[in-house]
Amino acid sequence: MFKKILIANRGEIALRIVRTCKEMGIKTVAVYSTADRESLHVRFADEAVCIGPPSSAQSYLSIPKIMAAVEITNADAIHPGYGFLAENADFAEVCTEYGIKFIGPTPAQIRKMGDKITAKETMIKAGVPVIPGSEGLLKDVKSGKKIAKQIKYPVILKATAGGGGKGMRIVWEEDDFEDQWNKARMEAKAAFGNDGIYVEKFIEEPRHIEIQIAGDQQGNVCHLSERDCSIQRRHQKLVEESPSPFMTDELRQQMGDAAIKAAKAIKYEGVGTVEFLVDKHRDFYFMEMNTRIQVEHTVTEEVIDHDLIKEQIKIAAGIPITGDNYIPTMHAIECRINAEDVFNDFRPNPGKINSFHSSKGHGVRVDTHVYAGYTVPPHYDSMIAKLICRAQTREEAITKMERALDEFIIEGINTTIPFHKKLMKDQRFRDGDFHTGFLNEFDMGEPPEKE
Ligand code: MV4
Repeated sequence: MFKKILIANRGEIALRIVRTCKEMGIKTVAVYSTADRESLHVRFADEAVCIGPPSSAQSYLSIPKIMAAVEITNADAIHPGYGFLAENADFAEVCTEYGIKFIGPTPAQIRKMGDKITAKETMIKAGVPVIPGSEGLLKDVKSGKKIAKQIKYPVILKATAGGGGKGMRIVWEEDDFEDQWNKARMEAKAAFGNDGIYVEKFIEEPRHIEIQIAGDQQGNVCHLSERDCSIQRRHQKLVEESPSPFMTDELRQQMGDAAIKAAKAIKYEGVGTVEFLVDKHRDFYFMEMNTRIQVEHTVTEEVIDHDLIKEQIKIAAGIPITGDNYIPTMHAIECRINAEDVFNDFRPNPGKINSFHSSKGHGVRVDTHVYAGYTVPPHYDSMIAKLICRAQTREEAITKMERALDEFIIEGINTTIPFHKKLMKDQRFRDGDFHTGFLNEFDMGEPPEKE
């Protein structure tokens, strides 16, 4: 087992990793930018190294700074968390060259899923259902239009280097194809330095349901059930839950099998997530694979009662997984608490937290690196806490969440708490009747009167 793990991340996930390491008897090294000196991940790690100024490029994204911190602290493994360098194959490769274990998949596995066309071709070969569309890159407008006509409008243009919704364009009719094609190429070139585009049938009003999987170095793969992540706004997830209210035992069996096939096709090692779009007929299609731990892993931890960070570390150390699939026995919902003004287009709202009282009680979990007196820096993601409620049924989990949201007090900055309170009361949400477009029609209304 590893003796000392350097955590190449910040915030709640860095603290989350520190906690599991402590429980496993592994020493921890935190790295931090000058904007994060007062964060709890720095306080609770055994050692902490300042790696630069606030800008991510000069701190959490700087491979030389992180490797220097590894060198001076003698860590033998790196946990990348999510975001930053978590899906950077070059970083994973540098770790290997230094003789440091990267806690995650191999550089080759990361690359296979990072390029979306390569990922899709790999899935087709593995027999995993994919969205009908072009086989590989589009050569020109003419061949693109030909395929669009075959699969019928509406279609969607996607960048092979994209993911997470960046560089996508919907085309409703042939007359718009050329215009959208030009825009998609220009956007992709600017955003990723790669203007490779492919086309797919546009699935209307889909649900986003993802399957958590774990694979070990011995070639075993199991699935850990699903999460429904359809409640998102501009590709930012706000609420996740497990099980999905749309799931059936049969569908879970099929999607679980498909996710395992996907992971086995690339001999995946580590925990990962296979994302699917699910249409109203419960037909499902592979969308992307995330080769990292995700923000919402906590939802799965609650319903299957397992520590996924511990699983990651054990897999990286060469310990085999049990190989059993897990199905939820409880229901869990997660609300992301972001420092944002929900009455002002969810604008980021960093600043000083004057008072902070976390929800508590049976079935309530809060993962956060913040506290009263802490200042949320403006340089990073606005998520400051995750509130997870677990109960026997979905109805009870929602009721518990309403109670927990009422107890959560954060003063000094605006947060997404008012949004979540409103969502929990929404009849369509309560009925489980939603898809990825749900929040486009959701009206926050006016802010409550200040007393
Ligand atoms: C789609 C789609 C409909 N049809 N592909 C968005 C993120 C990226 N991973 C792919 N995405 C989508 N791809 C086809 N062929 C709709 C989306 C999509 C979406 C997917 C998941 C969660 C939220 C979404 C919001 C808008 C669009």
